[in-house]
Amino acid sequence: MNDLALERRSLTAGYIAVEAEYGAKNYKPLDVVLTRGSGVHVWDVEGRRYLDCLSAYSAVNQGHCHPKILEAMVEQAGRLTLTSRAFRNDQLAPFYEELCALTNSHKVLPMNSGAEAVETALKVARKWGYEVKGVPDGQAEIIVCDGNFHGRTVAIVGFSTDPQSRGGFGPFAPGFKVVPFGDADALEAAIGPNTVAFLVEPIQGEAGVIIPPAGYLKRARELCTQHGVILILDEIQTGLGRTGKLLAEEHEGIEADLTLIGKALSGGFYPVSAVLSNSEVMSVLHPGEHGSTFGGNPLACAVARAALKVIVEEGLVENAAQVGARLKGSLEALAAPSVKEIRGRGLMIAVELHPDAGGARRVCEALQARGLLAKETHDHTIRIAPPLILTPEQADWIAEQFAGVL
Ligand code: IF1
Repeated sequence: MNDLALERRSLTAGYIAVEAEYGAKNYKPLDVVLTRGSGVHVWDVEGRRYLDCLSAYSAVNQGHCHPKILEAMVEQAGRLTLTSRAFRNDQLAPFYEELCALTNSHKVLPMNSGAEAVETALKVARKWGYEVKGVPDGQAEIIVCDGNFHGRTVAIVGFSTDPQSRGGFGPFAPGFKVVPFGDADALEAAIGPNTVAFLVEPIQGEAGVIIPPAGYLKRARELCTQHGVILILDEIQTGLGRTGKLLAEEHEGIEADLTLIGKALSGGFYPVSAVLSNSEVMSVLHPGEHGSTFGGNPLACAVARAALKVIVEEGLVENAAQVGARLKGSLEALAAPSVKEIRGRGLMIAVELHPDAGGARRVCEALQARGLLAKETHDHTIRIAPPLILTPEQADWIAEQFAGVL
């Protein structure tokens, strides 16, 4: 190693040491310190380039530092950033209009993080249950799925089934019932007179890209309609092109009552989330009953408008479908003996290793050495979720790196 390489290596170690000294230890990241990003690539402080196969958990679907989103952000930041909702701003109306037109929705409620969008939907569903469905006060029940991931607030982790997410954080909010994911009969059996909503991810991300059986969401939609239950689809990760459709619900030709989006709604520039409604459910909220200082702020709206425009203008949904299918095909063709299963839709792909294959973390570290950043989920699964601007050549390159490592 020459002097320059040594100096850079100690730079990385320095950042890691300072983080360890001052930071809460709620993460265990790969030992790579990133300083720049452009398109599908990121660069570390030592000058090495990587192809990003995580996309900040699907927040940078449009690619890193997309120039059009950057331009909108800088322009808006120099004009007006925050008014609060006590006053109106001239970015909110066009944001609503464009988002509703694109997603075929009637109403929008803008928030910031994904977890806030989930919390908002839970509040709306409960209020709808009391005011419209006639559920006795305090009795509203919401059904969720085993293996769910919807965020980190106390209410949300309270109905998580992952001991790591939930353990030690109680007492929790009551009123949630857990059913197995992908089992429509179990859902039907769980629905009672006080059930107000069914909250579900179209594809479970954190659980390891778990795709439910064909027809599951369609059947869930029918059951919800039949029993007067609000279907809430958490598309925070699956939405905005990731699975090869704008919203994953389109794979089964259904429409949720409440759809949650976040992450890529801003292309990774800024936390922006939203609850979309295609029914009158949202009308149960009145002034003063819900809100957020930053929700719907002009900077967020301007960034989100540009981020949505990029998805449409650059054909990212179609690209995710095509390049995703190619990548999944190449990974399957490897027929690596250490691989138990390859799952995925669009550019949301998971490679699950056999339990005796040495672990996903080790594979991620080997991929890192080859210039590919990916993240393990649980012990044996590697998720591949690059920006949706990925080219076929880059997809082939990813498959080659997996071939080399597996
Ligand atoms: C972390 C996973 C991804 C989500 C769905 C709501 C939220 C998320 C379907 C909350 C967030 C994140 C958060 C991130 C890890 C991550 C994740 F590994 F946990 F599953 F993306 F794959 N609904 N997902 O996936 O959104 O409040 O974070 O904006 O470190 O917790 P948020």
